[in-house]
Order: sequence, then C-alpha cells, then structure tokens
Amino acid sequence: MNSKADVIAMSTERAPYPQAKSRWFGSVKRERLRLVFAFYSPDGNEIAMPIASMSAYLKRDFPWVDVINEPILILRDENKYSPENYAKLIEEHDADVIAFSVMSPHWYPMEPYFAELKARLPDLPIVIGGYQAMLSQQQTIENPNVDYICTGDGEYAIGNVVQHLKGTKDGPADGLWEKLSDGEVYETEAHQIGDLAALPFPDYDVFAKADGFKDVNSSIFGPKGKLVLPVMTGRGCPYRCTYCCNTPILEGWKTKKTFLRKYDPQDMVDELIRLRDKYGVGYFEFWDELFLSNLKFVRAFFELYKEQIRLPFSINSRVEVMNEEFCKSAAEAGCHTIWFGIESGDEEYRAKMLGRKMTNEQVIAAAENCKKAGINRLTFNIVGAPLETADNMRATLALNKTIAPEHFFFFPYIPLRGTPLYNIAKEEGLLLENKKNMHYLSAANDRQFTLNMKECPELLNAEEYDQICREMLAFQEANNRLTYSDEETGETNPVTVEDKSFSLSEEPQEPQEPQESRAPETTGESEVSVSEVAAASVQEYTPAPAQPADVPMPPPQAKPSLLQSVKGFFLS
Ligand code: B12
Ligand code: SF4
Repeated sequence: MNSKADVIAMSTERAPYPQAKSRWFGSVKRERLRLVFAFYSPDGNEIAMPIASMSAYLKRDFPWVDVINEPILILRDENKYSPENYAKLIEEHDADVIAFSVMSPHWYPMEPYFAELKARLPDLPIVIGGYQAMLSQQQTIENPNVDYICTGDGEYAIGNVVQHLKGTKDGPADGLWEKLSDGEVYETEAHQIGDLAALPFPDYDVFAKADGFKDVNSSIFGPKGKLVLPVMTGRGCPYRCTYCCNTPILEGWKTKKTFLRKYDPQDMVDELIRLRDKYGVGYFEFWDELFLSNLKFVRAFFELYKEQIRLPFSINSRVEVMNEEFCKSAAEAGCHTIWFGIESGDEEYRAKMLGRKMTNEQVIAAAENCKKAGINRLTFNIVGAPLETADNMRATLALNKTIAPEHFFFFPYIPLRGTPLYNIAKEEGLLLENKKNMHYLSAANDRQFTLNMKECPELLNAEEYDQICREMLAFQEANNRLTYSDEETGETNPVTVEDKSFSLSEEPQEPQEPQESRAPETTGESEVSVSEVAAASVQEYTPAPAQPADVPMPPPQAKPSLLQSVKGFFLS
C-alpha cells in the first residue's frame, strides 16, 4: 500500500516531526472515517478529475474511508450554496475532514466558505489542494482557517491524510504542509506521480446523484441529450505557454521524462468500454491538456478506439500537430470536435508575450485540415492579457473570422501566480489591487467586459476593450454552429452546448455572415514530432523572466520598463 509514493515523492532531509504539536494526528477515533471532497463550480460543471482520481485511490487502498462529494454548485442554487448554508450541509454529513480542490481564480470566492466552516465546525480539519495550493503556497497556508495544504499530486497525499487523522502511521502526512497547534507550519515535499499505471482509473460514482448521471452536468461543450463523460488519457503538456500553469509545474518537475504521462492504450480503451457500458455514455470529452503529447500512444489508441468504442469524442490539441494525417485519423476514430488555442491573432504578440510560436498560416492550415476531415473546430482565445493592444484584439477576431470555427470562445486573461506572464504583469505594476472581482469565465458568459489588468490607455483602454468584446460576442452569436448527428435517428441536430454563454441580448447586434475559410495550406508532413514542435516553443521560454527573451532590449543606460519598450514595439 502506498509503496509507489516513496519512489515518486521527493523525500529529503527534514526536521523531526513534532507529532505532539499536531492538532489532528490520531483525532479520528471511530472505525470509519468520513471524508468530504469539495470544489467550487461557478460554470456549473460538476465533475473534477482530481477528486475522481483521489476518490478512486482512497476506495481502493483505504476501504474504511467513506468518500462523499459535496461541490459548491452556485449556478444550481445560490441560496443552498451560500457559505452559511454550505457549512450547515457539511455539518449534516458528520464529516471527519473536508478536502477542497481549488483553482487560483476561485480562491477569493471560496475564502468565506472556509471561514463559515471553521466557525461552525472548529474540529473539522480543512485540507486544500489543487493549483492554488501548488502555486500560492504561502497565501493558502496563511489563511487562518486552513489546516493542511497539498503542494503536489494528491492521491498518495490524501491517503496519508486519512492515516494521519486515524493515527495509524506515525510522522507527518507526507505530501502536505500542516499548520501545527502553535501556528508553525511543518512542510513536506510535494509528490510528483510519474506512473499513472500505479493509480486506479478515476471514480465517477462519487459524482452520481440519486438518479445516477441524469442530473449531473458533466460536460462543458458536449451535446445535450447524451451522457457526455469527461475522461483523460494522461497528464502533462510539453509546451510552456507563458500564461499557463503547466509551465511552472513542468519547470519544477524533477524527473522531466516522467512529466508526459499516458495510460497504456489498451488499458485506456478497456476503461472507456467499462464506462460506456456502465453509465450509458454517448460521447467522451477528453480533458487531457494536450491529447497528442505522445504520437505512439495516439496512433495505437485511435486504432483501438475506432474498433472497440465507436462513440463520438472531442479532444484538446495544438495547431502545430494538426496536420492532414492527424486530423484524418482522428476523424476516422470518431473525433467530433477539436478544441485548440489561437489565443491571439497577432503573431508577434502571441509569440513574444504568450510564448506560442505558431504562425497564422499554421493556424489557418490546421483549421482547414480539421474541416476537410469533417471535424468541428472550437477555438480558445484570450483577451485583455498584459500589454495587449486594441489592434491585437481586432487581429484575434479577424483570424477567427477567417477560420470561422464551429465554436468561437474568448476568455478574459487571468493572471496566474507562478506563470511567466504573471511575473511580467507584476513587474510592470499591471496587477489589480483588488483581485476579488476578477472575471474568469468565458467573457460572454460573465457578461462583463472589464479588464483583469490595470488599463494601459495608450495600448487598450477600457472602452475599446468593451467594444471589441462586444464585436466578438456578435461574431459568436452569428457564427457558432456545432452540429451533432444522432446515429439512432440519422438526424443532424445543432448542438446545444452546456456553456450558457453567447446570449447577451440587451443590445441586439447585427448578425454577421461567417466567412468562408481560406484555401488550405497543408503542411504536407506525414509525421508530427510532438517533442520537436514543443522544443521549438520551449526554447522561447525563460523561467520567471524579467522580460521575454526576444522583446527588443532597451539601451543599457536609460533602461525603460518592459511596458515602455513593448509599448514602443507595438505602437511603432
Ligand atoms: C480539465 C480542465 C478543465 C475542465 C474541468 C475543470 C474541473 N471542474 O476540474 C474545464 C474545461 C471545465 C476547465 C475549466 C476551467 N479551468 Co481548467 N483545466 C483543466 C486541465 C486541462 C486539466 C485538469 C485536470 O483535471 N487534471 C488531472 C488531475 C488529476 O490533475 P490535477 O488537476 O493537477 O490534480 C492533482 C493535483 O493538483 C492535486 N489536487 C488537486 N486538487 C486537490 C485537492 C486535494 C484536497 C488534494 C489533497 C490534492 C489535490 O492532486 C491531483 C491528483 O494528483 C488543467 C490544465 C493542467 N495543466 O492541469 C486546466 C486548469 C486546471 N484550468 C484552469 C482554469 C483557470 C480554469 C477556468 C477557471 C478557466 C476559465 N477561465 O473559465 C475554468 C474553471 C472551471 C470551473 N469549474 O470553475 C487552470 C487553473 C490555474 C490555477 N492556477 O488555478 C489550469 C491549470 C490551466 C491553466 N490555464 O493554467 N478546466
Ligand atoms: S499548450 Fe500551452 S496552454 Fe495548453 S496546456 Fe500546454 S502549456 Fe498550457
């Protein structure tokens, strides 16, 4: 039990653990321990992979733990999920520990929940894991209501928590930081799990409701009327986009070759068959951050999937790998939609500020390859990132209009601590003082077009930002047209996606005709080397840079800020 943790966790020399100062060691006396998992869902999604994975691990190795899932589903019922009522709900569960999975943008909205829980249930330890705890460790542990934080992978760590609370394993809960009774913090090193085969496949039962999955909102983009189940074939991405948390995680990964992890293709397919048959799945949504991170896996997987699963699916990809061959084999396997990031339509801004080196030509060619293969395209775009100009934003809209993806998405930039772009924004004094009102949903979904950065009026003022966002919204409404063919009836129906966005109807806009895509410019390549394309992107990234490597350097004496030099660069 737990043997892999010792191999994978980075054990180091550490100070002796002052067990007598632990408030929680051995605090659970009853036979069965009740653990509640929780996460915050402002977009209505009710499945979280970290919880599914930790739940499976606990159920396999610690059968004396009762695992309960109680997410904060504020879109379902604002009153039921108010901090006060949520604390009452947890009290009814008679829990021994509550474990939250927290993304950084959710930290501020979640703090009142921790306060209410501590006030009502002072003997309930609160454990925080997820990107917030991994990348903002001090901020997280300093919250007076937080007792433990998990600064890395959580499966073995949560196993250690339950043993620690029961007092069955001496020493600290390895993989976590613990706040001791005198306020000191005892730290152990983060776990990095490099071998997915050592873990059980995620547990979905923990999300089921009284009527199974009928009433569970399990997908963001998938078609309604079918059970859309999110799944992952692996973890990790080889790229290092400057705004993404994959970058600092990859940077801190100690054995780099274990970062890109995939399940064995046949094991994965067997698991999908099991899920399909157990839950009546009608569509799989692959949530891997980069589906094609391992070419060998993808080839084998598509072959098996085509033969054995026969269900439509969607994946996340990068335009660099979406050549004709890839799109064709994806389509043959049943790929319905590929989601990919364009992020900015301005090549230079995208390369220099966002760390994405692809050309617009590549973007257009990839989109065309998908279209030719009969795959829907869903694009992700960021607006309001540091030092973005109004023209950059317009270029993003223009490029999307050229492609006319079946679904166009735009998100307000969120500064994420630990990422290179966050560091730039901080150094340039662009971070907002009050981060509590950040907008982080799809810009249209949020219905607020307010910058998450301080305004740089010479580059992009608040009014222009709002106006261009509205133009983007009008394009979405006129353009978005995902379709889904129902095999049973043979009908092709427009998909009603679950994303509740695109309906800001106070100010009706002139619908715009989607433009036809430009003629394809295929790469002609027969093979994609993911590591090669990723390496090209990697070269561009310098960890925590003071400034991006290839932004023109000012003369040494009169060193203006990056903001000044970039302003000069973009405005010239
Ligand atoms: C799948 C995914 C989604 C899905 C599902 C989200 C969900 N409900 O879980 C969708 C598409 C819905 C989504 C949406 C969003 N996402 Co998202 N998403 C991802 C993605 C690609 C994979 C996450 C995943 O499930 N991994 C597999 C699991 C098993 O691994 P894990 O998350 O790392 O969890 C491990 C550890 O973190 C730890 N752990 C996690 N929680 C806990 C809790 C405890 C108690 C413990 C002990 C340990 C622990 O243990 C886990 C297992 O080892 C990541 C990218 C990435 N590189 O990870 C982004 C990512 C998590 N998303 C991100 C963001 C910002 C969002 C949005 C806010 C974007 C937006 N603007 O709307 C929304 C918010 C959604 C919501 N419900 O509120 C950021 C989070 C950054 C941050 N610092 O918090 C990431 C990292 C991408 C990025 N830009 O950098 N997302
Ligand atoms: S491609 Fe970029 S944005 Fe996507 S997961 Fe990888 S590093 Fe993050």
